Amino acid sequence: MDLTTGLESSSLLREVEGVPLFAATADNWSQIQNFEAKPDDLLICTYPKSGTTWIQEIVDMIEQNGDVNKCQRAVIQQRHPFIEWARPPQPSGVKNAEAMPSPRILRTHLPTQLLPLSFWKKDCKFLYVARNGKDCMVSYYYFQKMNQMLPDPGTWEEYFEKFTKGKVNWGSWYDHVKGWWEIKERYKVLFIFYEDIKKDPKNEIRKVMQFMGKNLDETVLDKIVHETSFEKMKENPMTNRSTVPKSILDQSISPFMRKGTVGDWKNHFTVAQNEKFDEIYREKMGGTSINFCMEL
Ligand code: PPS
Repeated sequence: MDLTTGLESSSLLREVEGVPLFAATADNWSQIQNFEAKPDDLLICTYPKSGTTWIQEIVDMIEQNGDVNKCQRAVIQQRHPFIEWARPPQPSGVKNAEAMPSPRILRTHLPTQLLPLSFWKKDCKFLYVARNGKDCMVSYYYFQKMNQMLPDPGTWEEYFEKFTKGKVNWGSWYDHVKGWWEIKERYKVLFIFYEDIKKDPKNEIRKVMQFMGKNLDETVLDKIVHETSFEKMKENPMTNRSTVPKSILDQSISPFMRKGTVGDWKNHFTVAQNEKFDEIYREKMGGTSINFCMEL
């Protein structure tokens, strides 16, 4: 453990303004900060494990007017450039975005304070998906176990400490959701919740469609609901990460499409951890009107 940052003594992550990021992203920071957004960009924004892949598939299905074959053109990770992605010699997320014709749909896990300034200046559209922090933590724990590019999460008890202190890739969940929640009235932000998509997918998909300026028939919306269900996406090689080598994502440890439920935290949190999480939540999120659904 590095005593100055509290991060694992590994070269995988490095802090940028106090937020742990992949070291290669930190190395590429000036290119990322100078990214040139365009006024018609739509940026999908999430804290990790909050339903990024799910909303990407929903957005792409809307963009392709419900044409499943068009959504099979590439794996989901490649359809929407990930702006802070850097893993040389692969082209960076910035380069991939620059190569994409407009109107572009891009994605990020960055908190508001680290977002390239041109996104604000160009008044782009932001689609933010938030997931309750307890389920997010459980999902991230299993992801760090199976993702060989991330530090080992340690025991569940150790991971609880790291997550609540924000010592995980992309930093504090609390700061992330709070930051995006607080700017939502000043910019073009559609802020939606993982739990609401789970509860009433058609309603949330319709909101996303309207935000994207599209108008699709009810039958197309029904098709999108069906195609983006957990069961369908778990079987779909273009969304389930089965094409990623085992040396990077070892799905024998935990599948990428793991459970896809609301409330799995109850199978992991002790009573004491639940109380501690709620106490930290009150401290960090006090004064915020945001309201999370913890079970369905
Ligand atoms: S990542 O690595 O940050 O891009 O991960 P992300 O895609 O944000 O989150 C992965 C979790 O989302 C669940 N997921 C879904 N849930 C419900 N329905 C659908 N269609 C769906 N697709 C992905 C996925 O299973 C991960 O959650 P957990 O709780 O681990 O199952």
